[in-house]
Amino acid sequence: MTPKPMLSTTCPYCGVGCGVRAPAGGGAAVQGDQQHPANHGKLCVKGSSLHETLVPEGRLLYPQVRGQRVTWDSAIGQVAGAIREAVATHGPGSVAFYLSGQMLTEDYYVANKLAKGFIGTPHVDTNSRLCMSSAVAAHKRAFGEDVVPGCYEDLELADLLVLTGSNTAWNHPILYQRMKAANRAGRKVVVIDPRATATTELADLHLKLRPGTDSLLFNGLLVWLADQQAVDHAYLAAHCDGFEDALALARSHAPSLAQVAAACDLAVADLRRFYEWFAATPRTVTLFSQGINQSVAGTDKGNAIINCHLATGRVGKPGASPFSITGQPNAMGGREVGGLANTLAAHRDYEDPADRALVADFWGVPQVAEGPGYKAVDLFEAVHRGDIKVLWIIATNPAVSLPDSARVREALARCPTVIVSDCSVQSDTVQQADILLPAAGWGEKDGTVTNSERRVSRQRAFLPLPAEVRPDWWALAHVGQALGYGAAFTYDGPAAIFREHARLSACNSGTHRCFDLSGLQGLSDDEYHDLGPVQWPVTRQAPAGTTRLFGDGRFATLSGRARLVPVAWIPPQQQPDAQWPLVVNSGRVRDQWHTMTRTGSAPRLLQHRSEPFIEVHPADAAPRGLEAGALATLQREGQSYTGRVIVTDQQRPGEVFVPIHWNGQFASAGLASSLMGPVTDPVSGQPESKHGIASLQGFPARWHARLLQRREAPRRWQAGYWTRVPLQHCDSWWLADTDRKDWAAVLTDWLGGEPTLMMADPAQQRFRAARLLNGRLQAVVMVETDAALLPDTDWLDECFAEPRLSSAQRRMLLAGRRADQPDVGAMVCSCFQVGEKQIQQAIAEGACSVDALGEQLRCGTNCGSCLPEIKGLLLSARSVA
Ligand SMILES: Nc1nc2c(c(=O)[nH]1)N[C@H]1C(S)=C(S)[C@@H](COP(=O)(O)OP(=O)(O)OC[C@H]3O[C@@H](n4cnc5c(=O)[nH]c(N)nc54)[C@H](O)[C@@H]3O)O[C@H]1N2
Ligand SMILES: Nc1nc2c(c(=O)[nH]1)N[C@H]1C(S)=C(S)[C@@H](COP(=O)(O)OP(=O)(O)OC[C@H]3O[C@@H](n4cnc5c(=O)[nH]c(N)nc54)[C@H](O)[C@@H]3O)O[C@H]1N2
Ligand code: SF4
Ligand SMILES: [Mo]
Repeated sequence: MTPKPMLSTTCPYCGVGCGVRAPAGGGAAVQGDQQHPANHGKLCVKGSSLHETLVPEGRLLYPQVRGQRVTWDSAIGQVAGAIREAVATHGPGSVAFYLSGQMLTEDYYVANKLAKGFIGTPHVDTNSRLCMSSAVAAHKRAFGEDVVPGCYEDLELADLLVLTGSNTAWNHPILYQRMKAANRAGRKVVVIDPRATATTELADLHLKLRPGTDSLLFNGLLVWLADQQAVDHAYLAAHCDGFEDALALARSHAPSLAQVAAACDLAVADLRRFYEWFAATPRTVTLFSQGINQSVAGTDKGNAIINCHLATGRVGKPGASPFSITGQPNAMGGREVGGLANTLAAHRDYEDPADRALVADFWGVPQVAEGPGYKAVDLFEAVHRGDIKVLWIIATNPAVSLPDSARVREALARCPTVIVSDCSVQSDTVQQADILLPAAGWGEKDGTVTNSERRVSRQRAFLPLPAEVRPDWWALAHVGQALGYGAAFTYDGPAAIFREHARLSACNSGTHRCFDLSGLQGLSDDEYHDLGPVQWPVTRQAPAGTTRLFGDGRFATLSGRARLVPVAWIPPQQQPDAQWPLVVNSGRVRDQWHTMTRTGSAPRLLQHRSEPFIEVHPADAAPRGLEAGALATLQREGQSYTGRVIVTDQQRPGEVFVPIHWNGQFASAGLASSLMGPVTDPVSGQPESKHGIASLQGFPARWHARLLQRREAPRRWQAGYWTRVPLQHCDSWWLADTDRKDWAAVLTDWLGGEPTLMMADPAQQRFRAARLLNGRLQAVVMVETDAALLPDTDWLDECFAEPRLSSAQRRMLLAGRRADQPDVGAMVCSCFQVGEKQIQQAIAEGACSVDALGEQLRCGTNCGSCLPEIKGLLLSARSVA
C-alpha cells in the first residue's frame, strides 16, 4: 500500500502549538512535524493520539432546534429571528456571545465583528476569562499592551528557570521536554506550587507554598533585590515608572524574609536560596500559569512577578523574561481579535472613543457597541437575572468549566434561547441547548491559531466535512447575512477573513502598539494555504516575524516606558472553616483535555486516570478513615463531588486536589467546578478556580461493580457512584453504592436481559454474570463488596469484538482473569502501553534507571510525559529496598 500524502497542521490542544503531520483523508496515525519550530517533530501522548479521537461516535452532525433535526436554512433563520426579536424588544444588550480559545482566529474575528460591530452588543466574552485574563490585565498594566515578550528558546537559554503555578510536565509536555533537555551544569530550576507534581521532578528547589501567597513571595523578592543592591537602577531610570511606589507597598506587606517565609509557610533557608539565585542570575525566566492567573489576586500576582523582572531589566532579552504560558491552542488569537468583553479588535482599547471609532470605520458601521461588556461570571449572572434573552455559546462547555456550576446550569435553563455550536453531543452544555449548530472539528476546519510565543500557525483541513457539519465562521457569517449585514459577511473562506484581520491590525503600524500582521495582509489564497509558522509582529520591516519584544527597553505605552504596579497582598477569598475545613485545588491530568469531549473518546487516554479522584494528604485521610482506593465525597453548599481517594504527601495537609475533567457525561458527581464559588479577581474578572473549600468524608459503599456493555445503548445508572470508561468495543461502567440490592433483578436489568452465564455467591455478595446473544457478548458484570477484589476488566473489551465467544473465553469471563496474559497494572506509559506492575517487576529484576527501563520495556521513550512517574516508581522501589 502506498502511504497517504501527509499535510502539515497544528495540534488543537495546548498552547505549545506543536506542528502535526496528518494523513490527507484520515485513516492513519498522525506524526510530529519536524519542520515546526515549537516541537521539531515531537508530540506528547495527547497529540500522538489525535487520530484516535476522530471517531464518528458522539459527533453532532445536524442542526437541531429544540430536539428536532432541521435544515441549516431553518436553523440560521431561527437564530437570526431570535436575535432580531431580542434586539427589537430589549435592545442589543440582551444578546450575548460566549466564545472560546479553541476557536480559530478567523472564526473568532467574525464572531466579534458580528456581535460588537453589527448587532451592537458588548456582551462578548470567552473562556479565556477563566484562563488568561489575569495575565492579559497584568501585561496591559505593565507593558501597555497584552504582549508576551519572550519565546520558547528563552526557556532553554535561561540559567534560572522559575516555574510558578504551572504543571508543565503534564500540561505543556513538549515544552517541558525542551526545558528538560536544556538542563546543564549551573542551570537551576525552581518550581513554586502548593503540591508536588510531575514538574517538580525537574526542580532543584520546590517551594511548596501556602496557596494564594505568590504575590507576597514576589513582593518579598522585590524587597530583597532592593536591599541586596540587585536592582538595575539605570534600566529603571531609562525605561520604567513606579519602582519606588511598588517597593514601598511591597515593603509594607513583605517586610522581612522571615515574615514572608512564615506567611508563605516556607523554610527561611529555601526562600533565601530562591532569592539569592534570582538576584545573582541575569538570565532568568519566570514562567507562570493557572496557579497565578486563577486567583482573586491573579492580576496582582502577575504584576508582582513582572515587577521583579523590570527591576532587574530582564524583559524580552535572550533567556531573560517573564513568560505567561497560554493554555488553549488559540488563547492568543482570541486576544488579538478582541474576544474578551473588555477588549477591542487588533489590541485596541475599548475605553478609548478614538479606538472605537477606528474599528467602526474599518467595519463600515456608524459605531461599535460601547463596552466593556459582562465578563464570564457576571455574564452568566445576567443570564440568570433574565437580562440576556439570546446566548450563543461557541466551542466551550460553561456548564462544566465555570465556577458554581449549579447556578450556571440554572441560568442556562432560564435563558429563552441558548444556541450552542459544538462538534460533540457529549457535553453538559449541549444537553441544555435550544438550538444546536454542528461545528467542524479539528481535521475538518481550516484557519490559524497563535501559540504561547506569538507564533501564528495554520490548522489545515485534511478530512471532508461530515454530514451537515460546517465551520463556525460559516455559521456566523450566514447569520450575519440573514440579519441583513450582507456585504460585511460574504467571505468565501478563511483566507479572506485572515486578510481582513491582518489589514485591521495594520492600524497599529508605526504606533506604540506591537500587535501587527500587516506583512500578511496581502496574502493570496495560495500563500495563505502555504503559510508557515511565524511570530508576530509580522511587518514590512520584519517580514519573517519577531522573536522577542521590549528587549531595547521600549514598551507599548505612549511614553514607551513600562510600569511597575504596586501590589498589595489579597488572600484567597474562601477560607476553610469548621464546616468546610479543606482547601480544594483543581487542575489537569496528563492525558485528558478539559471536559473530555474529545480525549474521553480515546480509550488509550483513559488508562492513565480512569475516574474522578481526590488527592489527600495522609494527615487528612487517616482521621476520616480514608484509605487509598476508597471512594470519598467532598461537599460544599449542597454540592458534592465523589471520587477515588489517592493518599499522597504530594499534597499539603489541609488541602486536596481534584481534576477538572469529569462531568455529567462521564460520572455521577465528578464536577470540580461545583466546589468553586463565583469568586473573581476584581481587575481581570478571572475566577478563583484554585481555591474552593469543602468537607470530606468516606463514601460508605456496600458494593462495587464493573459493568461492560455494548455501546449501542448508553444509559444513566441509578447508583450513588458511577463512572463511564469508554473502551475500544464497549463502555465500561464502574459503579458503587451504599444500599442493599435485589441482585437477581438488578443483574437482569444491567445486562439488558436474563444472564446467560452466572456465578453467584449471594452470601458474600459476589457475582459474575454475562449475557450473550447468539454466542455474541452483550454485557458482562462483576460485583464485590470490596473494590480491591474486582479484577481488572479492560481485557474483556476484545471479547466484545468477537462474533462468538469460545468456551475458553466464557470460562475466563467468569473467572474474571485472562488466563494467557498477566495484569499489567495501572497504565503509566500510554504510548507503548506499559503498566505500573510491569515496571515494578522490571525494577525488581534489576532495571535500575529510567534508561534501562526504556531499553527493556520502551516505556518513556516516545513523548516522555510518563518519565516523572517512572522515576517515582524507581524512587519508591529504592525507598522500600
Ligand atoms: N493534559 C492537559 N494539558 C492541558 C490542558 C488540559 O486540559 N489537559 N489544558 C490547557 C489549558 S487551557 C491550560 S489553561 C493549561 C493550564 O496549565 P497549568 O496552569 O499547568 O494547569 P493546572 O493543572 O490547572 O494548574 C497548575 C498548577 O497550579 C498549582 N497551584 C494551585 N494554587 C496555586 C497557588 O496559589 N500558587 C501557585 N504557585 N500554584 C498554585 C496547582 O497545584 C497546579 O499544579 O493547560 C493546558 N494544557
Ligand atoms: N475548577 C476549575 N475550572 C476551570 C479550570 C480549572 O483549572 N479549575 N480551568 C479553566 C480553563 S483555564 C479553561 S481554558 C476552561 C476550559 O473549559 P471549556 O472551554 O468549557 O472546556 P472544553 O472541554 O475545552 O470545551 C470546548 C468545547 O468546544 C467543543 N469544540 C472543540 N472544537 C470546536 C470547534 O472548532 N468549534 C466548536 N463550535 N466547538 C468545538 C468541544 O467539543 C467542547 O464541547 O476551564 C476553566 N475551568
Ligand atoms: S504539547 Fe500540547 S500542542 Fe504539543 S502535542 Fe502535546 S497537547 Fe499538542
Ligand atoms: Mo485554559
